[in-house]
Amino acid sequence: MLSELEASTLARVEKTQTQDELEAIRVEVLGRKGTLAGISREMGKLPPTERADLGKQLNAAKQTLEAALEARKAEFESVALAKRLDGEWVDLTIPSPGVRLGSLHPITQIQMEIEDLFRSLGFAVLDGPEVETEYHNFDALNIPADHPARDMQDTFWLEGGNLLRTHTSPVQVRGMERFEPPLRMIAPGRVFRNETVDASHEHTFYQLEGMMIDRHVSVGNLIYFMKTLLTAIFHKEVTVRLRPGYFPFVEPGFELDIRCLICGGTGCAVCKQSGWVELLPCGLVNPKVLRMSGIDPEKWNGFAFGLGLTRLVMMRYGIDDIRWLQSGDLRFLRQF
Ligand code: FA5
Repeated sequence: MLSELEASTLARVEKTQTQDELEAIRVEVLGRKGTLAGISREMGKLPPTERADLGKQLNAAKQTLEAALEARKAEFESVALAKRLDGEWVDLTIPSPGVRLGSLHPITQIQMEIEDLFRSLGFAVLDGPEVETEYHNFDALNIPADHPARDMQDTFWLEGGNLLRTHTSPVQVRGMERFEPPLRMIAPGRVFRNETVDASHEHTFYQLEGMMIDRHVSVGNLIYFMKTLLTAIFHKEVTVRLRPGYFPFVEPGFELDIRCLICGGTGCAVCKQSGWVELLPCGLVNPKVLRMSGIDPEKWNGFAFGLGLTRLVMMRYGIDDIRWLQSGDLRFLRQF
């Protein structure tokens, strides 16, 4: 009778489809109130010799059935695991969507182009501090404390008499102090003015200073370099005008304006309806400035210019408001 129970239970185990069915069989046959437990209870009524015999058979049957249930359970678990892993499968061979690369800011791009151009013309690229001394920003450029030209550049003063440089011209002075003539240098960098911000004025903007000191430098040399610069940047003829300009550190001094490329010269917010954009003040270096920096003006002379780099970038790309450039707006920056 026990062997029949064992055989039929094994057959039922074999046929189970779910873990629940399996569990039901376990409870029915092997549970505390199950069939085997019932037989075990009945055993007490048997004579001792038969009891021992049946006891052994009972244990053997119990072990066989437990092993069969365990094996079937393991089968169910491995099927369930395979199913779960199938659902969680990740295709590692799908190409990634790619890393979104940044790009250089348009001001940096044009700055680098101009640096390459001037390096090819024998100019060194110098750097200077953004926090300047009053002497380098003004006095050494022939703008003493009581000079009205100081009013042209409203300044952020710092403690201790230093200031945020209002232009890149102090790097001219630092270049002359450091190097012997003949010298050719440019100095790109960030400058600061206490300005009311509008479509063409920022309080923080970029300039690119240039200076050449040699023997017999003329206005003709100056104009040649300015034209070379503009042709290289715009890759086309641009209309310029040269008019007298006053800067205490050059004599004669000029303003080189460019026909506004935003409106084509008809007038807009960038050119303040004038059709022209101030871009490139320049001139021959004032002998007083040379002397203050230890260069003998009887032997040497030169030209200097102070390109409005931020405005140049606006003209090159047709940017109609200077505030875009420092907005940090990625929709704007991704175009470059
Ligand atoms: C100067 O800063 C002189 N240091 C330039 C110079 C150098 C003259 C060497 C002679 C010899 P200015 O203040 O005009 O000059 O500024 C130069 C250029 O910077 C301007 O033509 C303009 O293009 C740009 N600029 C001036 N102010 C601003 C501003 N607030 N925002 C953006 N660009 C400006």
